[in-house]
Amino acid sequence: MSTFTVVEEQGVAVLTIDQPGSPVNILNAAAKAEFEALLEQFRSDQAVRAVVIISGKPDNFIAGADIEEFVALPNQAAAEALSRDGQAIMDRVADFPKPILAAVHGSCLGGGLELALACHYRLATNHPKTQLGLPEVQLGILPGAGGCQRLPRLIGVRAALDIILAGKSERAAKAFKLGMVDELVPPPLLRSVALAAARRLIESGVPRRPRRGGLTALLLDANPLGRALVYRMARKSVLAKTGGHYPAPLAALAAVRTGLTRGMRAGLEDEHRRFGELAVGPVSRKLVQIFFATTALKKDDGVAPGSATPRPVRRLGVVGAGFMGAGIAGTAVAQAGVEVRMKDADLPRVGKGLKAATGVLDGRLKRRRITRQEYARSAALLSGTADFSGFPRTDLVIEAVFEELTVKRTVVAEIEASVGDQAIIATNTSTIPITEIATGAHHPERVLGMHFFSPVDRMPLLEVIPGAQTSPDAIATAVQFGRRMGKTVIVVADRPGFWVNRILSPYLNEAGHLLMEGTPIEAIDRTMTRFGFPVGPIALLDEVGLDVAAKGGGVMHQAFGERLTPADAIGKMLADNRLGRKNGRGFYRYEVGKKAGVDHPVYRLLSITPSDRVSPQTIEQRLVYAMLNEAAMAASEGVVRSPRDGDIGAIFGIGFPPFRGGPLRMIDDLGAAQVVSTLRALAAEFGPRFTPAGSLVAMAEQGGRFYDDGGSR
Ligand code: 3H9
Repeated sequence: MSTFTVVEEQGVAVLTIDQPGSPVNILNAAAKAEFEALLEQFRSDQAVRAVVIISGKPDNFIAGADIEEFVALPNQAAAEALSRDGQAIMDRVADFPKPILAAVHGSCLGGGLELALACHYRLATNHPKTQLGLPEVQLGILPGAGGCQRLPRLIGVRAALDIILAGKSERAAKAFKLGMVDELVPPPLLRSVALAAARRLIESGVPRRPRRGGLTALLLDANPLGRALVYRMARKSVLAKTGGHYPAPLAALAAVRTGLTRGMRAGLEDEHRRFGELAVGPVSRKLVQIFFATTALKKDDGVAPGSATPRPVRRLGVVGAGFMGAGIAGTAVAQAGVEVRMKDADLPRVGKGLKAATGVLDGRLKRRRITRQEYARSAALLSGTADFSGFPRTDLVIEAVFEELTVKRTVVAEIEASVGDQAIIATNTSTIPITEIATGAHHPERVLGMHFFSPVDRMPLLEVIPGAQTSPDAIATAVQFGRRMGKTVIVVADRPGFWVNRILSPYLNEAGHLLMEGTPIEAIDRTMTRFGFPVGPIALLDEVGLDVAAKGGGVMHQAFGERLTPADAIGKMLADNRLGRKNGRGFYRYEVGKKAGVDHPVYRLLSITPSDRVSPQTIEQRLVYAMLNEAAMAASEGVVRSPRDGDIGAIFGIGFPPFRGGPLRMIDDLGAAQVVSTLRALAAEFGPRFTPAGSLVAMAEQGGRFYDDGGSR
């Protein structure tokens, strides 16, 4: 079956791309061959005077080159050839003797945008689903079909690098402002306006595009000295963000530079050579695995396929208008577009919560992620109550009250008394077993846990936790709603700490032990940011809040005994009224809310004399292996449903370095036998908390792995 259909209208060939059997259009080998043949046909067909490329998919123009195809590439030469072929097709489009226009609605990404950039004119619908971007670096590669060359030529080097180096997508309005798009169109008019534009181009040729950006652009984009400065700054910023762990942005920067310094041909050559290197490299492999894992999770409701009927959620209730409750409410209106009713004990608290929930929208408006109209529409979905009025109409209620079993049980009973007989009740907790909260509920089958991470609107992960009696329908409803809130959702077992806090716990404890032995705070944090975490463990404790960490640590200690004994650093800190960032007093100093250096009096408080006695290698090993061991143990207990969920949870929940693929993937890469022998050595030196998990020992003995894909995907 073909991907393209052609209709000729008054000299314009309208080429509709609609890949059969696929939710999105992908430039795979078959589609490319068909496209090239059509181009040749249009070239010789005198009746065709212009071409409009448009998509037949509801919300996708083209999702880019076929990721499945490039992961299957056997070697660097094949990857290079793929890029060279992609470039050749785009060149053919750019050099085509008749005008070719791209009429874009929906996501236009990677190779899809590279095709649009090669076209002579671009129209895009002014619709939130229309996003134009080059996400390649997020897959560990670079735009390899001419994107590193055409985008900077079109919109200037600074704006292009901003998109390419971060793998960013822009909404149509922003893309228009930047000059990536020539015309913005309401969705129903896309085709007719594109046809009109085609006829205009037939008559008067492609219009000249004015140079944008005034004097600054002239100084920085349009002259070699200015550009040299831009490259230097960009390189510095990439290195600061990636710690040098991700080669793709630097390679993309080099390919852009080559093209602008030595011309298009040299640029394209550099681009495909570097694409070849990256596409078969280890970092790209890991990032692509993460892409496939998150894509698979989008379709996984956390229950056996076909076993549940998720309930549509039109109205959400949120009980507890504090920081978490407001974050949940704000994110729900902004992302899911549902009505949200917030409840707290009295109206002043409700008012404060509503204001904080609107803060989520304020942030999005400020960052131009939403328009004023969208802001107004979302804000109008929020309302509050001090007496559960409106709750009978809710489909799902999330409680986010104080982390106390008896309080939570009372709140669940109150919610049950106020909602309809189908509503699902979720409890947002990080430490209390769901089954215990559900005890005493009239309908425990409709009660479950939804563990959001703070701040809710920024953190990408959600853990959904079924209690012992939760029904599959309730699980699937919570998972689907979590996804509508923009979260990556994993379903985890009702065990202390669930997944994320379980594997975080020994890691944070170990950081405490290292500190109490005199390892400087900076040395611990620096080692782990060099390993690839976004923040070090001590800084993370400050972020989480030392009171929260102490409570969580206590729960884990009680549940798992000696292995998870917290260091006594936190108790001493709390006794000195140090709660972390939230009260501006933690392991670090905070000046006007901003983290400054280590707060040195902390060492005296903890009776420590800092010394560099412990090497960075040992710091790293103790911290990382504590986490790997716990992850293996928790996985064998069934805390996560698959290694995929465990790794995605670690990456999205605590920022485990994506280029390492997650703790379970890392064990596979190191080999269970090596992990066991290192843990044994650590146990001999530092104590039995490092004793390797039984499952890991068994895996080592049997040569087993967590994944059966051999690390290839
Ligand atoms: C590139 O373009 C390189 C070039 O520069 C140079 C080359 C020489 N390939 O996410 P969804 C599948 S690199 C293969 O659930 P949504 C996806 O796996 C590419 N498959 O839908 C899933 O499959 P299945 C740069 C792809 O509506 C199905 O489509 N492009 C690709 O939530 C539905 O996907 C990107 O990185 C692909 N390129 O989101 C964009 N794209 O049904 C990656 C999608 O079997 N894609 N699939 O599980 C996306 O970001 C999202 O899929 C998109 C739609 C936003 C498009």
